[in-house]
Formats: sequence, structure tokens, C-alpha cells
Amino acid sequence: MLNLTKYLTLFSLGFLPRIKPVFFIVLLFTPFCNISKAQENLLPNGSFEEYIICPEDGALNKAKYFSSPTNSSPDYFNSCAMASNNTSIPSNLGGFQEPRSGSSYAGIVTYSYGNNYKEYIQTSLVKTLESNKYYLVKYFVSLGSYSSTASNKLGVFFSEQLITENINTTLLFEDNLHTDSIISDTLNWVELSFIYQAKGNENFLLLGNFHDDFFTDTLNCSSGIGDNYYYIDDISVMEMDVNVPNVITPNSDGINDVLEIEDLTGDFEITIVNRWGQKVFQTNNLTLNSWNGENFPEGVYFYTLTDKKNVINKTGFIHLIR
Ligand SMILES: [Ca+2]
Repeated sequence: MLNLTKYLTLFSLGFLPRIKPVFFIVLLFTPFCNISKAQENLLPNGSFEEYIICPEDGALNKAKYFSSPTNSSPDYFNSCAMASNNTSIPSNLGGFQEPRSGSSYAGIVTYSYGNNYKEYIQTSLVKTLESNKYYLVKYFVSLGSYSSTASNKLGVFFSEQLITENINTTLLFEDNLHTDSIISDTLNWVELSFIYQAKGNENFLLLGNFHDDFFTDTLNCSSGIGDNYYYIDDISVMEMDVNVPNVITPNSDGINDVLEIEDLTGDFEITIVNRWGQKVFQTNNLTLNSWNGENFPEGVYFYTLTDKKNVINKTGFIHLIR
């Protein structure tokens, strides 16, 4: 909950061996695998629509499967609540925002003028994460319009156990997965996505800022009157199979004419070199800037695929066949 005492209206706020013809045929008829995401969201109630009772008091634990891992007070907003309680939608103690989906969302303080007060949301996964597998974590945030500051370091943390810490300050968990840029959009929902390689046995997901205020970058919002507050909606955790096609056949038959890796975003970079190590192609957006091997001879090329946090660092070969 935002701090109501600060201001009168301060809201709580190597190269392949030469491929003989027989292997050639095998390659051509091998199903080509792309990066694909299983459709199952491993988070139950990621849109906050299911609730135990209507959150007239704005407490996060009124939303099914959610809790606070600390003594601070993350908020839950639902259109079922009375507007006068400041826990309804779209106007509430954090400002004004429509849900990204449905009729509810959550909200947390992520920076508090150097006193390290912070709020987090915690939820259980429907399935334990498997060691070494990749998972795509996505959620949407919008800066509460009453916020006096905007900040970075919005992150994710996976835990084996349910966290219950008797503090209302920073949870100093090791967190490589956070935003480096400051999110200051109060009008729109901003998508945050992170790739996580599981250690194995993770059963819970926590969202928030796992860095002390001193290590958090902020931006002043001149019109704000309250704490640095973010609305959160539509959280998802999806399994990822990271497979890059090992052959492209740019003969205009519509099949494997270009290198396609499903759902690659700007978070990725792919670099392709020839057998002499000379770079022939590089992009961080395969959708806009695809590779069809044009102007390059048939043969074996090698790729490196990385995401911006270097969680995925994958190499392999692509056979160019016309
Ligand atoms: Ca929602």
C-alpha cells in the first residue's frame, strides 16, 4: 500500500564433414524445428481475475494464488470494489489505469526515496520447473499516474520454497533478470520479458525490485504526488524449446526459404558466419530482417544465438541448399 502519511494525499502508494548425398536426403526430410513455446501458462490466474473475496481493502492475498513474501502491502484492484475504497478500477490509490485484460490487476511500490520500502508479489507455479530448461517470463506494467518517480530494476525471481520474510524493505535476492531501462509510461501497458534457465525444483515466482534504492535508477515525475508505483497485469511463464532450423532451402517453394525462428524478439541476436569465420549476417529481429542466403554460395554456415542477458548462448550450423 502506498505511504499515506508522507503527503496529505500521498497514496500508497568445426566444420561439418562434407555431407554425402545420402545424408543430404535425410536432412531434407527431417522435420525442421523452430523456437516454439508451449501454450500452457505455468502461472494460474496470471491476469488476477479470480479472487477469493472482492478486495475492498486492496490486499493482494484476496486474489487467488497470490501472496506477499514480506510484511509490506502489495495491492489488488478489482472493479468489484467500491470506488470510495480506492481499490477499484480504473481510479484507485495508484492513479488511473484500465486493466490490460479483464477487470483486475495488482500494484506494487518499487522505490521509496531511499528508505528501501518495497512491495513484491508472489505466486505458485502449476508445475515445478525442470533443471536446465528455458522458460519465458512475461508481464505487463504501467507506472501509476500518482508516482513521483519512475524506476528501473523491475525483475523476476524463482524460488523453491514459499518466501515469508519478516521485513518490509528490499528482498536482496540474486537477480540478473530485471529491466535496465526506466519505465515511465503511465498511459500504456509495457511488456517486460525475461528468459530464465531453471536450476530445477522452482515452485514460486516473485516479481518486484530486488535491489536497494541506492542501486535503483529513477526519473522524477513532476506531476506525481506518491511513491514509485507500478501496476502489474497478465503474468505468464511458458516453457521454451530453443531449436534453430539446421537447413534453409531458398528455392521459392515457400518451405524453409528463409531462416525463421518463431517468436524471436529484440531480446535476441543471431550472427551467421561462413566456414572461414567471416560474418555474413547479423540481426536482432529475424522477423524484419530475415536471412535467405542470397548472394552466398551453398554450403555450411555457423550461427550464434544469444539473448541480451546471455541466458541463452547457443551455436550450431545451418546448411544452405538451393
Ligand atoms: Ca487482469
